[in-house]
Amino acid sequence: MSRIPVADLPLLSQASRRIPPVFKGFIWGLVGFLALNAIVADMSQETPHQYVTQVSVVFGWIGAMLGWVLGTGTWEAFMKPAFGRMSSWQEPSGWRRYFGYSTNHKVVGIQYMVSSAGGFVIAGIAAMLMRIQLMEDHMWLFQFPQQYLSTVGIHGTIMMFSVGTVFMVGGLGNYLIPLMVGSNSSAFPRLSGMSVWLVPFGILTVAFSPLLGDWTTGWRGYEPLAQSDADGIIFYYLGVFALLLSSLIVALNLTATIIYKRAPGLTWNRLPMYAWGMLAVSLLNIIWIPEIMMTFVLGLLNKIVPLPFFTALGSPLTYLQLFWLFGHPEVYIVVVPALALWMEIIPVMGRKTLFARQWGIIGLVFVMLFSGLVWAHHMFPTMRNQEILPFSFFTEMISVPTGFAYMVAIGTLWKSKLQITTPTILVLMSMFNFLIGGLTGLFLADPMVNMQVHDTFFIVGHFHFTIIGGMVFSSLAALYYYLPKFSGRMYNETWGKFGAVWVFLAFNATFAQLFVIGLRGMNRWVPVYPQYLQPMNFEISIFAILLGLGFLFNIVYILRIWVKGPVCEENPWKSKTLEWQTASPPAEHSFASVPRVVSGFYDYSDDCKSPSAPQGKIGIADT
Ligand code: HEM
Ligand SMILES: [Cu+2]
Repeated sequence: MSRIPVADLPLLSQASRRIPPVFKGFIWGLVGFLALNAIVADMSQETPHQYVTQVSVVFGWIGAMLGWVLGTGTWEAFMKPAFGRMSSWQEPSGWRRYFGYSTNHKVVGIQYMVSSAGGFVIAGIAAMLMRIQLMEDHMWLFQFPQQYLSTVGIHGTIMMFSVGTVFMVGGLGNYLIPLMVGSNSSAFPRLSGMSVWLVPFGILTVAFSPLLGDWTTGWRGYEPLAQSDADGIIFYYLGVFALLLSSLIVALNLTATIIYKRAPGLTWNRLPMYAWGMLAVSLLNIIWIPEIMMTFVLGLLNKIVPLPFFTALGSPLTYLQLFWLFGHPEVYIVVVPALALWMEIIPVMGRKTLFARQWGIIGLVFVMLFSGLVWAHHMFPTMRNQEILPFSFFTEMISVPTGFAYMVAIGTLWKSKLQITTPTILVLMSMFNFLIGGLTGLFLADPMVNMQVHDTFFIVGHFHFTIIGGMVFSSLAALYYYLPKFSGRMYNETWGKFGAVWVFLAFNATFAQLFVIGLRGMNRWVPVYPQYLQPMNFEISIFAILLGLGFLFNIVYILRIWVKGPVCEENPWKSKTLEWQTASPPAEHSFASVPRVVSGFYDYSDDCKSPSAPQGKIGIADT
């Protein structure tokens, strides 16, 4: 028998440390699931004995979540020291640090962005499957209608809760906000090091939900309908719960960071627009996420106990009210970051002072305040006439503060020296698409029109214009704009514009037609439809596939530049905001000394003046 020479031991432990912590998380998660599921299944009285019951799978899932989150590094780096024990934790270096727990807000931001992009790809594949099914008027790709409906649900759920809610807030927010406020870390770095791992976990839970059976309620999990679904709905509730928990932690972290971690001189008056946007969104999240999480817990208990909250104890409308009470603000959770980003990019690209900045902030804040007042416009068909009126009114009113943000963008563009770069055209495209989404939304606020087009593809057209048109196009703009910051490398304008124009044309060709086909009578949530709609559906699907390929092109191109694009200068856009006053990519501690802010960031009338003076030593930069 050979023994390991003592001298080699440190190397051995180094080698084991080199295994990315995600593998450990995966094993611990698997063990967690098997252990808790087995214990609970064993306690059940059912004969014949079942290895997976509704209750056991819920506990198994909780075990899996704990195992995964602890295994990815939370145990070593966070829990052990919290229990007063020695931690052997060392953050891995190089690419490995992205595959485990990290307290660095830039690593966490990138982890959020990559997880979210993974969700985008998975949910995008689901979209392609739906569009392929809809190329024909009869069942041909899917065997049963429930499979189509599960796909709709998986697509919508992952898109809303892991892309719409996460990319620009958890991803860009975590990366940018500490930099924007001149701090070297976020307020709760250890918490966000953990919360990011809930995202891939939640996405996979939803994506694998059909393992427990198809569910048919879409991204909204409607009760009491969900009770007649197969058990897949359990994974819907659980997966969304994990995703929402992650977003809630992000919201707490960003709010605290913006309030408490601002550099000296960074008054509310000088706070960058994206930070204002993140503050508004985080407050929305803090108000509404707990509400919807509890609603999902009620739905879950209804399924596994059962506790009939939405039938015997309440009315079937109870769930609708509770869901849309969150569901409408969710739309603004998705859109407010996009509005804020326009106001961030346009002054830089136009070399012009932000127009009517205070009105932009008022717009963001009032959109936030109004968004909780309009939920019932999603359920007009369930209401009496006199109940409808106030909701119709408030829905139309919300376009006023949204309009403020819009006017700030337009006013800044007006007579500016606009540089036509890829981020610029993506922002302009986002503004154009969002305008169409907004205008069709005004139609829907009108009860008469609403009754006509309710649950048709008109609605599908409207919300995709708002969400893809507004939020996804802005996210792409942000990716191109901040690519030099993230990677120190610059994309090629020709290829960037090619990617932007590709998705813009394919997007409009696909989704503008949905308004028409909706008016002609194409219902949503149906894999089978009248024959006269088939040619148009076929054509829409072709454009949808082109759009999917366009997104793929942009993702692959951005990744390629990130890894091996040409190195560029540190502040290629000559922006004045603080995140650009650091190295690109920023060093481990972004600011060597705390910056002192001496003026606002958006005055480009004099191109040379810098708003921040690196202050000698007014204290060691906090970590
Ligand atoms: C290539 C891009 C996309 C295509 C082709 C696409 C296509 C579709 C289709 C065919 C439906 C089902 C309509 C029905 O039968 O009711 C749908 C629903 C939906 N989509 Fe998309 N989609 C895309 C991107 C997105 C994105 C980026 C988001 C959000 C971030 C999104 C959010 C939703 C939501 C929330 C639903 C509703 C699901 C439900 O009713 O439960 N989609 N989409
Ligand atoms: Cu709404």
